[in-house]
Amino acid sequence: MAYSDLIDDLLKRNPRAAAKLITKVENDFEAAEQIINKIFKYTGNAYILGITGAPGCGKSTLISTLTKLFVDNGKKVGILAVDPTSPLTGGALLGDRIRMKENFSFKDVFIRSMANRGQLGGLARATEDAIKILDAYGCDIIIVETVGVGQSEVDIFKSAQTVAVLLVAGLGDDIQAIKAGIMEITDIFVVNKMDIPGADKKVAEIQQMLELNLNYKYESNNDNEDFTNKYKWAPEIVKVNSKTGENFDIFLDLIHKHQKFIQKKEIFANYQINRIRNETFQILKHKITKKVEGLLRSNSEIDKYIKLVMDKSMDPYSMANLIIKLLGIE
Ligand SMILES: Nc1nc2c(ncn2[C@@H]2O[C@H](COP(=O)(O)OP(=O)(O)O)[C@@H](O)[C@H]2O)c(=O)[nH]1
Ligand SMILES: [Mg+2]
Repeated sequence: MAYSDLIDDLLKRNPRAAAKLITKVENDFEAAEQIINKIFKYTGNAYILGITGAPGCGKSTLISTLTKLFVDNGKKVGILAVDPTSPLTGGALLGDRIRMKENFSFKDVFIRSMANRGQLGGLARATEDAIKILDAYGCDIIIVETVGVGQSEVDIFKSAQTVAVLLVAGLGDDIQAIKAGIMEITDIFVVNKMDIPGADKKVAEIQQMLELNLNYKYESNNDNEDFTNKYKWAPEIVKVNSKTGENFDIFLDLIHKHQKFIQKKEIFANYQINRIRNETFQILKHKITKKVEGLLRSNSEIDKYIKLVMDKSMDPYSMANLIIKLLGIE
């Protein structure tokens, strides 16, 4: 059966199999469909942590320090870098890789960048599949690093159980630079580089922003008022030095606190529902787009509509409505 050898190896915790399967789901939508179909039942054990922030704010350094703490606690960690500023050939990621390689063994830490190439069916879909592969591979914790500026990154973070945003004093507009959708789903604000002046001012700025904008995670995406009042997470703020590890004990406590919060039955169900809705949406976007493209390219009915639009007997919106009828998804 296709991919069954690779999947067997994946379940035996072979990192090469994990790497190969991630490449497959990135580049081949049909392969992704078959692979996820086989491994889905082995997923659901990993804790998924999203880390975002502007380039240079210290995400990779923070992840490296955090990973060391997790590994010291006997955890197996997977890291997915979804960062267009770090292409495979670029200096930044290469630097990350060398740092990571020096610090960790392949047995404990799997690091991978989601490349810009490929990603048939979207970055969010490919990343969600890569998360599942690392979950089945046996990672206890999967850390996803992004720069937080695109819609696909907001979508990616719908898979994360805990989302941390990094900000740095002196970077000025970094709060604005990160997409608003991500700020709304942020659980922990981390002011990194606490060793440089202005860190406390940054903490105060975030506090102020939170007081002005009480659009918290479980309020914004739930219509059930009882639910949201009962289970509200007020975002936490911590300042750290990722180079020295200062305050990482506090940061880890906050991560564990949020982990406990989200694992409450009702909240976890809510997280799962949102995640399933989002991932299915990513898959459907690709499938329906492909169908529509095929239809528009060659279909006698469509050719008739095109002539009608050319004659001005029909407008493009009416044509689109007829196509939706043709697809049977009205
Ligand atoms: N002073 C100081 N520098 C830091 C700290 N964290 C990271 N850096 C430095 O900031 C630069 C960018 O870090 P990097 O992790 O590559 O940022 P990324 O682009 O967000 O992944 C590097 O030179 C790091 O050494 C910190 O807590 N304090
Ligand atoms: Mg980085």
